[in-house]
Amino acid sequence: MKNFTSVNDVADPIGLIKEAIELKKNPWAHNALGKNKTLGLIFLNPSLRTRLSSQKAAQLLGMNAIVMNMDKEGWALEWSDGAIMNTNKTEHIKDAAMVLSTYCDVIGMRCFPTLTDREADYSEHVLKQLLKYSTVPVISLESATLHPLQSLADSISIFETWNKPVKPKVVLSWAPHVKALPQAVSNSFSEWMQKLDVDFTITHPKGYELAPAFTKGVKIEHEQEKALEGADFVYVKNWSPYEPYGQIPEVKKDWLLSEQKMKATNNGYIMHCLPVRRNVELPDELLDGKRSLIPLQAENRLYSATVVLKRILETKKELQHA
Ligand code: AN0
Ligand code: CP
Repeated sequence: MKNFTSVNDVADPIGLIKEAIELKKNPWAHNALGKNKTLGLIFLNPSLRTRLSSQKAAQLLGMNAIVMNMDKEGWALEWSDGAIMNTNKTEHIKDAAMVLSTYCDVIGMRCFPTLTDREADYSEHVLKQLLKYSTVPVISLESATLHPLQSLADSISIFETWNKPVKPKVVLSWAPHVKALPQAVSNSFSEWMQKLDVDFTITHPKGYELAPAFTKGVKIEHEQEKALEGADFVYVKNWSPYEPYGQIPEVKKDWLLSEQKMKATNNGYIMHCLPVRRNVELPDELLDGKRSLIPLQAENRLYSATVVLKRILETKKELQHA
């Protein structure tokens, strides 16, 4: 694996999930692989899980990690080629990426969408500029439209939990929120679910459609109660619509999940990527209940980051020896 920016960078998503589950049994097994190697992590937005799980993953592989909150501690970056930099942008990504590639063997970046410029966000302009100017592999720590490390952890969690000989029914259920959130977690989850042997449905209010590119061929059910019928896994997530982009149209119906609503499921598990606004997106009763897979998802962020880094380091090694 050269870079990790979406499921499409993975030749064998199921193989990767299984490898992560193996790794989990003996997390320090590969701690010589990253010897004398440096992982650079740059954040343009906040993070708890992604930041710490990536640092810990580096440790598990014997790698050193350096972290920078680029938005707060770095120079203001210019991302457009040919810009005349006479305003508030101090450093061009071309120069910053050259420096980072000199200091680091792998670079991870978190870059949320603007939620105002759909074209720029969906072209992944920021991530693509880093990919263009970095001379070392790049890992997405959540980009404008995708969060593949999260979806890999979610897939690992489903794989580990499900032990029946039939396909599980997985439902991605829109949740209320007080702000406009990115579509990245949902787009990415949809992409990964389409690679697994699951029966996948998305439920959301009318007007909260995701980008067609990520939901093509996926069942969409606008009645939440109907979608929940017989569900084995209910992934709860808020997102703002693709159209009108980044707005939050009023939703009259009650979309907050409850114990009562969960009765329609097949004793379903509850999933959420965190951070969660308690009693806005999900009630305490479900977050703290027995069917919550949320702690497992957070734990599996460690193995999703480790397995991805491991594959990238192995590919680098193969290329060096070729
Ligand atoms: C972000 C999002 O929804 O993309 C990060 C989730 C991992 N969430 C918030 O901004 C609250
Ligand atoms: N789930 C997730 O990516 O969390 P952070 O934003 O805290 O990294």
